[in-house]
Amino acid sequence: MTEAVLSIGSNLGDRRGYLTGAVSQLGDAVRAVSSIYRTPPWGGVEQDDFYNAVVLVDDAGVRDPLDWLRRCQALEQTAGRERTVRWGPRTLDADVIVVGALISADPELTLPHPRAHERAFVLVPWAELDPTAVLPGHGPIADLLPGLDRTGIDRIGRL
Ligand code: A4P
Ligand code: MG
Repeated sequence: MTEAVLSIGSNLGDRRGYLTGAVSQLGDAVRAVSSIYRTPPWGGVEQDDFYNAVVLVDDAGVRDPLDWLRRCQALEQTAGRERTVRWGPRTLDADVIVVGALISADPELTLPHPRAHERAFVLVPWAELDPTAVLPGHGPIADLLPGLDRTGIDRIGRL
């Protein structure tokens, strides 16, 4: 429960700056950060490309998986995110992809993230950090990736 995988994405304003800010706000919990990838918007809303990255975190102070959701929400608040269009443009989207091997259908914190298995913008950076990772309930990410559309996903450098 202390270990988690977080996905961060930005497609408004200083995209790289918002990702860097999120990682520094996570502080000592950060174990590894993927490269930044430029990714086409997922979800059918016409908007700019995202910058996406995945962060592996671990914090012995986490007592409840919801703590990771609250931390993600705090990152979004720091970035000044306003909720308008679902799947629309945002300064920062921070999602909890997995917390350990937990599986949960709780709508407040669904684990794994309910759309992670179909999102190359999550699995490509995660595979860079941990090629043997497994998405609970879906299997190894190395087996999921070949079935996903990776068109337009470009590694553009480090944070
Ligand atoms: N929630 C439940 N489970 C989780 C979880 N595992 N992680 C709940 C985070 N939140 C979770 O999220 C809506 C509700 O989901 C929250 O109340 C939370 O308790 P939100 O952040 O308020 O709204 P949202 O982000 O606008 O909607 P949603 O459905 O979470 O969107 P996604 O799935 O986060 O997608 N395209 C590219 N290329 N890159 C991106 O990063 N991101 C999105 C956002 C769309 N398209 C993208 C990208
Ligand atoms: Mg979200």
